[in-house]
Amino acid sequence: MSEPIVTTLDRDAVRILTVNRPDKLNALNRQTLETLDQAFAAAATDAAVRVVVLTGAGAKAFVAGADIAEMNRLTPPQGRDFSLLGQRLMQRIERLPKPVVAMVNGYALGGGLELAMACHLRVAAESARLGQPEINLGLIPGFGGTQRLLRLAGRAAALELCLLGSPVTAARAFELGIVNRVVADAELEAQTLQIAEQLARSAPLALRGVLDAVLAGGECALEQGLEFETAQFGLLFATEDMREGTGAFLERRKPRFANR
Ligand code: DAK
Repeated sequence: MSEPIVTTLDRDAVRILTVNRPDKLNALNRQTLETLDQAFAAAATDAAVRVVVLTGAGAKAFVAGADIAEMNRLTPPQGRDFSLLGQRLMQRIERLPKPVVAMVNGYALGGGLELAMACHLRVAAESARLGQPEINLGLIPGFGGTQRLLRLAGRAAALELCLLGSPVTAARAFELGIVNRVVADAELEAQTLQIAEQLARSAPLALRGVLDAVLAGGECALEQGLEFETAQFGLLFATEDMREGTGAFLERRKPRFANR
């Protein structure tokens, strides 16, 4: 039997999804996009999964972009479908009701960086290289790169990466605000899992509230964003987890959140 194109590994409440085309530097062809979309849909509805970690197989790449060989052969209707599929996947990840952490273990280029930027947090290995090289192919980013990079790191970073097309080091990506942490290559998995496990111990409904409020806030005026925050805040008073979190503080013990 052939290897799955996306592998799934559960470590307690942390689900690790790995794009598994290392011989093609985990480039995103249609099958990979579809399989990832299904994997994220499944993670969204599986109550046992509290956090998702996304990474690429092998030592070299997170994801080196959309599959150029496949793209080269697409007809316009197929190109449109490819685009829709990619956009749908990125939105599904961004709107997942639980945190998604990208573990960037090597090249994150083009669609690969766009995929990492759709995740909620990014931890990069020191040796990782990140970029939007589409300009070198006579293209522009097509899975939301211009828009997410702009929102994540501002206009200077978006223009630097998209206009020049040259990959940047993980350290530079950190300086630009594109990645949250840069860690030694040998530490990448342990440090990423440590963050994921911390998230897995947190109150899921409150995590979801943060994701919803921050994402919605990026798209609206401050006043509306504050209204949204207030509504989310109020809703959490209906949860057992809020009673548990505040109760545990008062009783000087660690909380145990039940996702209720
Ligand atoms: N696609 C397909 N195959 C790729 C690939 C890619 N993006 N990147 C690497 N590979 C394949 C190589 O062809 C090679 O395959 P074989 O020849 O062994 O069969 C294998 O992976 C190993 O790669 P290299 O031999 O090139 O490895 P090196 O260490 O020499 O170089 C590299 C590593 C990452 C510098 C180099 O592979 C590279 O420059 N790769 C391309 C990076 C790139 O340009 N990425 C951006 C792709 S464009 C759209 C929406 C979004 C997009 C497109 C359309 N729509 C709205 C329709 C997104 C576009 C992109 O992501």
